[in-house]
Amino acid sequence: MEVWAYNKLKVIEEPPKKHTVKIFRMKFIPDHLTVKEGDTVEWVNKDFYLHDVTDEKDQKWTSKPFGQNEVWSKVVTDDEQYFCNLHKVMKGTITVE
Ligand SMILES: [Cu+2]
Repeated sequence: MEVWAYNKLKVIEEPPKKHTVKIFRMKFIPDHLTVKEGDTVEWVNKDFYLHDVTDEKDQKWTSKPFGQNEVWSKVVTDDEQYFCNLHKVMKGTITVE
């Protein structure tokens, strides 16, 4: 009986996943992600220089600049378009399915 209840819970409540975006050679890799609501996205800076991750529309959130091998993460609940405020050609998007 307990085993059945456990299995049922497991099916219904899929745990949030973590997705990784690498920042390398002035690009977000991958530059598009599809996630489920509540998943975490982490950005890892593999460049020598500072980058940030900032909401592109009205800059309502930002990582602030972070350096080589540093990581910044965010729980995603909505579609997002983001860019690097230090290098505005660097762009990425996240779709919540
Ligand atoms: Cu940058």
